[in-house]
Amino acid sequence: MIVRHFEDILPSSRAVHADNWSSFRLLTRDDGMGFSLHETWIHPGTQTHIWYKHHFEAVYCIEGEGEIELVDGEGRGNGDPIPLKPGVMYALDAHDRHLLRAHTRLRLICVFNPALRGDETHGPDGAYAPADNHDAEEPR
Ligand code: 9YT
Repeated sequence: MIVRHFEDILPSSRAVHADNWSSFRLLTRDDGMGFSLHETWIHPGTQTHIWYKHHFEAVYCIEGEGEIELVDGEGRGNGDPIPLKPGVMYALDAHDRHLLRAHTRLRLICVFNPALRGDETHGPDGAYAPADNHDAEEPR
Protein backbone atom coordinates (compact mmCIF):
# COMPACT_ATOMS: atom_id res chain seq x y z
CA MET A 1 0.00 0.00 0.00
CA ILE A 2 1.15 3.50 -0.79
CA VAL A 3 0.24 6.33 1.59
CA ARG A 4 1.28 9.94 1.00
CA HIS A 5 0.18 13.30 2.37
CA PHE A 6 -0.05 16.48 0.35
CA GLU A 7 2.21 18.24 2.88
CA ASP A 8 5.02 15.85 1.99
CA ILE A 9 4.49 16.32 -1.77
CA LEU A 10 4.48 20.14 -1.60
CA PRO A 11 8.22 20.67 -0.88
CA SER A 12 9.36 17.68 -2.99
CA SER A 13 10.25 17.00 -6.63
CA ARG A 14 6.68 15.69 -7.00
CA ALA A 15 5.59 19.34 -7.07
CA VAL A 16 6.03 20.59 -10.65
CA HIS A 17 5.51 24.27 -11.47
CA ALA A 18 4.70 25.73 -14.90
CA ASP A 19 3.75 29.28 -15.90
CA ASN A 20 -0.01 28.71 -15.59
CA TRP A 21 -0.22 25.84 -13.13
CA SER A 22 1.33 23.78 -10.38
CA SER A 23 0.90 20.03 -10.36
CA PHE A 24 1.35 17.87 -7.28
CA ARG A 25 1.96 14.33 -8.43
CA LEU A 26 0.57 11.98 -5.85
CA LEU A 27 1.11 8.81 -7.89
CA THR A 28 3.49 8.49 -10.85
CA ARG A 29 4.67 5.80 -13.23
CA ASP A 30 7.18 4.27 -10.83
CA ASP A 31 4.35 3.50 -8.43
CA GLY A 32 3.25 0.83 -10.91
CA MET A 33 -0.49 1.51 -10.85
CA GLY A 34 -0.87 2.05 -14.61
CA PHE A 35 -2.10 5.62 -14.11
CA SER A 36 -0.88 8.77 -12.40
CA LEU A 37 -2.88 10.88 -9.97
CA HIS A 38 -2.31 14.59 -9.47
CA GLU A 39 -3.75 17.58 -7.70
CA THR A 40 -3.37 20.51 -10.08
CA TRP A 41 -3.76 24.20 -9.29
CA ILE A 42 -4.51 26.38 -12.29
CA HIS A 43 -3.51 29.97 -11.61
CA PRO A 44 -6.31 32.57 -11.75
CA GLY A 45 -6.66 34.66 -14.91
CA THR A 46 -4.73 32.19 -17.10
CA GLN A 47 -5.54 30.44 -20.35
CA THR A 48 -3.67 27.26 -21.26
CA HIS A 49 -3.71 25.43 -24.58
CA ILE A 50 -3.67 21.68 -23.92
CA TRP A 51 -3.52 18.76 -26.32
CA TYR A 52 -2.70 15.42 -24.73
CA LYS A 53 -2.19 13.50 -27.94
CA HIS A 54 -0.29 10.70 -26.14
CA HIS A 55 -2.43 10.44 -23.00
CA PHE A 56 -5.97 10.22 -21.72
CA GLU A 57 -6.80 12.54 -18.85
CA ALA A 58 -9.80 12.74 -16.52
CA VAL A 59 -10.23 15.92 -14.47
CA TYR A 60 -12.46 16.50 -11.43
CA CYS A 61 -12.88 20.08 -10.22
CA ILE A 62 -12.96 20.47 -6.43
CA GLU A 63 -12.47 24.26 -6.16
CA GLY A 64 -12.69 27.40 -8.29
CA GLU A 65 -14.42 28.66 -11.41
CA GLY A 66 -13.26 28.48 -15.01
CA GLU A 67 -14.10 26.96 -18.38
CA ILE A 68 -12.81 24.72 -21.13
CA GLU A 69 -13.32 25.24 -24.84
CA LEU A 70 -12.53 22.77 -27.58
CA VAL A 71 -10.31 24.12 -30.35
CA ASP A 72 -9.65 23.14 -33.97
CA GLY A 73 -6.30 22.36 -35.58
CA GLU A 74 -5.54 26.07 -35.93
CA GLY A 75 -6.14 26.65 -32.23
CA ARG A 76 -9.47 28.41 -32.79
CA GLY A 77 -12.13 27.90 -30.12
CA ASN A 78 -15.49 26.44 -31.09
CA GLY A 79 -17.28 29.27 -29.28
CA ASP A 80 -19.04 26.96 -26.85
CA PRO A 81 -17.13 27.05 -23.54
CA ILE A 82 -18.04 24.53 -20.86
CA PRO A 83 -18.18 26.02 -17.34
CA LEU A 84 -15.99 24.48 -14.65
CA LYS A 85 -16.98 24.60 -11.00
CA PRO A 86 -16.71 22.17 -8.09
CA GLY A 87 -18.34 18.86 -8.94
CA VAL A 88 -17.68 19.00 -12.68
CA MET A 89 -15.67 16.13 -14.20
CA TYR A 90 -14.40 16.08 -17.76
CA ALA A 91 -12.57 13.25 -19.49
CA LEU A 92 -10.42 13.82 -22.59
CA ASP A 93 -11.38 10.50 -24.15
CA ALA A 94 -10.61 11.63 -27.70
CA HIS A 95 -7.30 13.45 -27.03
CA ASP A 96 -9.40 16.58 -27.28
CA ARG A 97 -7.45 19.74 -28.03
CA HIS A 98 -8.76 22.51 -25.78
CA LEU A 99 -8.24 25.78 -23.95
CA LEU A 100 -8.43 25.75 -20.17
CA ARG A 101 -9.30 29.08 -18.55
CA ALA A 102 -9.24 29.77 -14.84
CA HIS A 103 -11.34 32.71 -13.63
CA THR A 104 -10.29 31.97 -10.04
CA ARG A 105 -7.73 29.44 -8.84
CA LEU A 106 -8.88 26.01 -9.91
CA ARG A 107 -8.07 22.93 -7.85
CA LEU A 108 -8.37 19.88 -10.06
CA ILE A 109 -7.85 16.19 -9.37
CA CYS A 110 -6.33 14.68 -12.52
CA VAL A 111 -5.71 11.10 -13.62
CA PHE A 112 -3.44 10.27 -16.58
CA ASN A 113 -3.19 7.07 -18.60
CA PRO A 114 -0.42 6.19 -19.38
CA ALA A 115 1.01 7.36 -16.07
CA LEU A 116 3.31 10.38 -16.16
CA ARG A 117 6.92 9.90 -15.08
CA GLY A 118 6.35 12.85 -12.80
CA ASP A 119 8.63 15.60 -14.15
CA GLU A 120 6.70 16.53 -17.30
CA THR A 121 5.62 20.00 -18.31
CA HIS A 122 3.76 20.87 -21.51
CA GLY A 123 5.65 21.07 -24.79
CA PRO A 124 4.98 23.96 -27.22
CA ASP A 125 2.09 21.93 -28.69
CA GLY A 126 0.38 21.58 -25.30
CA ALA A 127 1.28 17.90 -24.99
CA TYR A 128 3.37 15.71 -22.74
CA ALA A 129 5.92 13.42 -24.37
CA PRO A 130 4.76 9.86 -24.99
CA ALA A 131 5.45 7.26 -22.34
CA ASP A 132 8.48 5.02 -22.84
CA ASN A 133 7.94 1.47 -24.02
CA HIS A 134 8.64 0.07 -20.58
CA ASP A 135 5.65 1.99 -19.21
CA ALA A 136 3.61 -1.18 -19.12
CA GLU A 137 -0.10 -0.69 -18.49
CA GLU A 138 -0.29 -3.95 -16.56
CA PRO A 139 -0.42 -3.45 -12.80
CA ARG A 140 2.45 -5.01 -10.86
C1 9YT B 1 -5.99 20.13 -16.42
C2 9YT B 1 -4.60 19.98 -16.86
O1 9YT B 1 -4.25 19.12 -17.61
N1 9YT B 1 -3.74 20.87 -16.35
C3 9YT B 1 -2.34 20.85 -16.65
C4 9YT B 1 -1.51 20.09 -15.63
C5 9YT B 1 -1.84 18.61 -15.55
N2 9YT B 1 -3.14 18.36 -15.00
C6 9YT B 1 -0.83 17.92 -14.66
O2 9YT B 1 0.27 17.64 -15.12
O3 9YT B 1 -1.15 17.66 -13.49
